Amino acid sequence: MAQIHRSIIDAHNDGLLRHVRNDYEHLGEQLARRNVDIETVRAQVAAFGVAIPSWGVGTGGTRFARFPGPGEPRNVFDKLQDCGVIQQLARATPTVSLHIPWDKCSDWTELKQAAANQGLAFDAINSNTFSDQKGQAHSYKFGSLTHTDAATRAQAVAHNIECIEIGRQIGSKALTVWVGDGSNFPGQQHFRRAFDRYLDSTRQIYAALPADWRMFLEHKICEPAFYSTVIQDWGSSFLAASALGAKAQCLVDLGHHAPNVNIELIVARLAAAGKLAGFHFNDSKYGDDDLDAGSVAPYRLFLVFNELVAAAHERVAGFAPAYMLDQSHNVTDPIESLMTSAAQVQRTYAQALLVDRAALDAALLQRVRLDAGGAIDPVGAYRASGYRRQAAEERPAVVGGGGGIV
Ligand SMILES: [Mn+2]
Repeated sequence: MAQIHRSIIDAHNDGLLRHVRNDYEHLGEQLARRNVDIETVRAQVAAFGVAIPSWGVGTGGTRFARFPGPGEPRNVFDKLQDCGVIQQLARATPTVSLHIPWDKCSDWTELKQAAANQGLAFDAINSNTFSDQKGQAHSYKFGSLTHTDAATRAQAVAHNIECIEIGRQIGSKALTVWVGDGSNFPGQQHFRRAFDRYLDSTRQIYAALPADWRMFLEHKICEPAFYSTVIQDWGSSFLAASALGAKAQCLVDLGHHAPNVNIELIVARLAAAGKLAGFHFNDSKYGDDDLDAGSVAPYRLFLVFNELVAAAHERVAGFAPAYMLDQSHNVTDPIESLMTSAAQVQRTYAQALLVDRAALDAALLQRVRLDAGGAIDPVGAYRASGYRRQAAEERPAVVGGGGGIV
């Protein structure tokens, strides 16, 4: 099956071209009045990309049921084909993130070539130790990297190292580790020892990372474990990433927090610490709903992007986040959801770029001073006050000599 023929895209565009050009010109004029150069914003947005998760092109489901749609991808090559169409039409998703063993194939060179033929490359590779695979010796029912049984932990470590090896062959530069490890009842797990075992296991994986790779630690407050998880929040993630070393960073999935958590604040903290690995974009109303990005709480997405753009603008050291969509498309055509979600992420990025940061800084400080009873323009008010002249009249002139410290 080929990609969508160029003539179909051209015919579609022909009918809309005139309006798009007029609207763009008008927007350019509007932005110019605010001293924003539309071409600069356009170039920044054009350079922005968000990875597609390979599992996102198949129909998702809940623990109750899954209702597959027509033309479901049968294997990783079909998935790449769908990702190729998404990139061909929406031009915001130049990379794909694989999940092992779901995407295992017999010839990684062939897969890399197939991706290149679709105009795609590979982003971070994801390991899976939250479900058992056919024929594996030890079950992950009660944990993987933090299991109390050393052989089970060793198996989970070996799987992650295998993922790194696969990633090397397809051009990935990062390993994303999320474990479902945790407990369902109080007393089931020794919190401190489980975390120690996590560190012990991830140290072995970290040691296998190539020099130019990063390791993304993804936290999640609950599910599948519903009482406690080993890496439940950014605090535990940060502790682990700090213990492992510079190549380990914390990955923020927008749906992996308690309700009402201020995610943009977490973004700011991790960015400041040089530990922000990147994002899994999705949206939610209640929990880890994995709905289409920006469909429920677009303002929250904007506030996250506002922090990201601010960190890039201020050239925060070590700031190089990786972006990926991580959603479950249960009732829509996944290709449509992924295209609109990528566009929503892109749109939100553009909105954050339009914030006049210099004016914001100035306005913010002015307001803080005003609220505290100070002057809006302290230097102007000071000069107008004649304070220095009055002081000079009242205080005798100092005659030279001595140090400056009084
Ligand atoms: Mn995720």
